[in-house]
Amino acid sequence: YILILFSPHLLNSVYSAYYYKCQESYCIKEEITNNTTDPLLSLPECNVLCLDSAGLWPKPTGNVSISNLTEINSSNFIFSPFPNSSIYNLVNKSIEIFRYQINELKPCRFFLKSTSSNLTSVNITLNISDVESNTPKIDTDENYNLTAVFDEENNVIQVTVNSATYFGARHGLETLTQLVVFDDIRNRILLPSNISISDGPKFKWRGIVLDTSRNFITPKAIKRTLKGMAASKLNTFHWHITDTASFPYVSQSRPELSEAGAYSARKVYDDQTVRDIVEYGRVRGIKVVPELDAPAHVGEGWQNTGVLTCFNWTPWGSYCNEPPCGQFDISQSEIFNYLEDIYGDMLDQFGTEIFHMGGDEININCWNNTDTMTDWMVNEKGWNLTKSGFYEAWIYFQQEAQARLWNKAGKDVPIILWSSDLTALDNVTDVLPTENYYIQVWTTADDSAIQTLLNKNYTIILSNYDALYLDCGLSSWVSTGNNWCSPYKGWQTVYDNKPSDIAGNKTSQVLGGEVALWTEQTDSSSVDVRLWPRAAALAETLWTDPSTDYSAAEERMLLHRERLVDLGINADALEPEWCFKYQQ
Ligand code: CP6
Repeated sequence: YILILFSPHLLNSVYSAYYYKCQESYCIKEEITNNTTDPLLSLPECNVLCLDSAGLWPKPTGNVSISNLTEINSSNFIFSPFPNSSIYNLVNKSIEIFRYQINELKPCRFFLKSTSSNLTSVNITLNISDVESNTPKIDTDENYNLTAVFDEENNVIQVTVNSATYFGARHGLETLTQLVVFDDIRNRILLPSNISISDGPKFKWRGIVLDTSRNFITPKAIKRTLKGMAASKLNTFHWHITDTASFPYVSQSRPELSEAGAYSARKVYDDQTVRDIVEYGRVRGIKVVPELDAPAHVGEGWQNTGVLTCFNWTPWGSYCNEPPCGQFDISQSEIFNYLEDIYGDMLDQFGTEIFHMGGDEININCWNNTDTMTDWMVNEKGWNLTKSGFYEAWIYFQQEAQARLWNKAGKDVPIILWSSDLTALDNVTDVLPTENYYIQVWTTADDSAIQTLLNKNYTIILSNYDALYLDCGLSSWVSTGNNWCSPYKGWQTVYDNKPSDIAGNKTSQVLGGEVALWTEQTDSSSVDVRLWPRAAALAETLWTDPSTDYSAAEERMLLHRERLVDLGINADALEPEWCFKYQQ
């Protein structure tokens, strides 16, 4: 007997509880009824994993064949020596993480049969063809093959991971970790001695955007987030590091910004912390992409620079989408010197090949009520004070900012922008050339903006808020009476928003997607529960691009949530523990 499951969301309609009855090498799914005997009373022998795709999350895209559970000696995982190269340290770090997960954690518990009586050891060989690729990039080859064969003579399971890059191999080890079975009843560990898995992602950009401005998120909580991402094969941590509410990013060249704008001297990300987080991600196959949002979503930190307008203006609803308001006064050319310095700091620390410039939620009324700005527009630029004049100003800002970024980088670094009125302009491809700009869409899946951008040949990243905004807690009303988030989205909603359904025959222009966690109502103590396990649902829709709906993934999701908890992540509960009691 392996697993008892039921579906909490079905409680309103049809209550169903069932379990897998495993008999030797096959499984029968049976409903629990009055006469179901307690599995604890009679443990049948079993040597297979009953769940779909052996319970792996995300589900592999290639062939999965697994059999012959074998009792292993967990202190006898032997890795073949890895040749010295630019990924030598990364490989050793991954092996260390693998050993930790096997020896210190017990991700799931089953009662299963072993096929051998004397403990089998496990030899693991990593074959990585490109030993130079040591930084996760958009085009990094993440494919891997995982095989295991049983060497009877020496009583060894020989595991081999073949991949082009370290990052593929790392995914292979993650998969291997998920195949290790912990049998707490008989106090033993098993591994299928016959494995053949080929696997690789369908979408390249699989991420989480985390806002660390509305509330400070501790580096420890960020690392927990990265840990959950690695376990779910997500590869992009988009760090919305500043906003109007606070400026926790310590710019090495402009430290006065965080001095004025951080919530406290301790609630900052200094140089060491940023580098530490970037490295923590790199080891786990995650690129850390910084966002410096502008020209809106600026405020705290910029008070004394002379480039800020509308800061704290009231009534806030006239000047921004959420208090405190703040926006750059584009007539102040000093902005661009600040930006160039900060871009330089970030390029150096994050070492990323792509940069997020934000660009969302510009409020034209704010600019229209800023005298220095309107004077400059009319008298220096000859732009009228209509919508189109303000769009000219906005375009001017974007082009100046872009020039400063590229100047600092010494090359045309690709830029990501949130979808906005700017990205909806008729002549948008003249302003934001498709070869340099990626658009992250946050409006709903059925918004025509998506099709328009695709028709204009943009590569897009999907963060449609109707499915992928996870900021909504169960009680979301604040004293102003504003409901900051639309209703709580279950993991099923995330799962059933596949990019291929949204983009149809233009799916190849979807680079991937991100779930978003805006932190107006989240801080370090609740970041886990908001993100997990729902972010893992996106991990599977982007990795696997499944042809089935969430219900086919449900059993594996229930198990994956347990894995996340065992990693120390406070993932939300999906069902009563009763459903797992027969495993304990
Ligand atoms: N902050 C920033 C936000 C949001 C965005 N950008 C946001 C907008 C609408 C909803 C939730 C969040 N809080 N900087 C939009 C990209 Cl419903």
